[in-house]
Amino acid sequence: MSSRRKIPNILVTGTPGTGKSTLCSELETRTMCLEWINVGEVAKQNKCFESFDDQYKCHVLDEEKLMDEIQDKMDDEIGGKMVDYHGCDFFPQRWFDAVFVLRTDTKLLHDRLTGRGYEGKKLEDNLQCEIFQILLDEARSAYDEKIVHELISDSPEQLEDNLEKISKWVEEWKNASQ
Ligand code: DAT
Repeated sequence: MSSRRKIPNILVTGTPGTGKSTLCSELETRTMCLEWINVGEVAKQNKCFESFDDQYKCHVLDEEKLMDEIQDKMDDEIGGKMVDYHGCDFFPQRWFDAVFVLRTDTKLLHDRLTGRGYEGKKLEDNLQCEIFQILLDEARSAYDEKIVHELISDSPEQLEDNLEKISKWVEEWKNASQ
């Protein structure tokens, strides 16, 4: 646990389509103490991109520039920052008090991603990423395993469950740090 922060910082990670934005947006509203730092939006607004990947039809994140943009917020003494990204090993460990890894059943993820227009290699690679639990393993090797939590995100009921679990955890952390 950080010795300075009053409110915990959390990282929400997982394969695209597992529900990171949905969870963060709802958590921001419910907890009233977590500010969502939407990495995709911050990167877009500040042009934190290195190049354009023609195969995946997306921008490649300039991780250093992105981290420069959010560093002051992440290191402040208040805390309460919630970051979501489909990657996690480039963020400094000190930024986070908990890492939540969202997981989704392959068939459901397939439907969510095709609904979003993913196809071909981009679709296949993202499904493989989930099948081989790449993000979970990445989180477990980049952070203390004790702060890494796997959350299943297949259904609206599980979303609700996850929101309750995280909200409760945040309150407990705040109480323990007083
Ligand atoms: P991500 O930000 O990880 O790319 P998202 O929040 O945009 O994912 O969610 C992708 C889609 O899945 C979107 O249509 C909302 C839906 N969704 C998210 N979490 C869900 C859940 N637990 N149950 C059912 N649908 C969910």
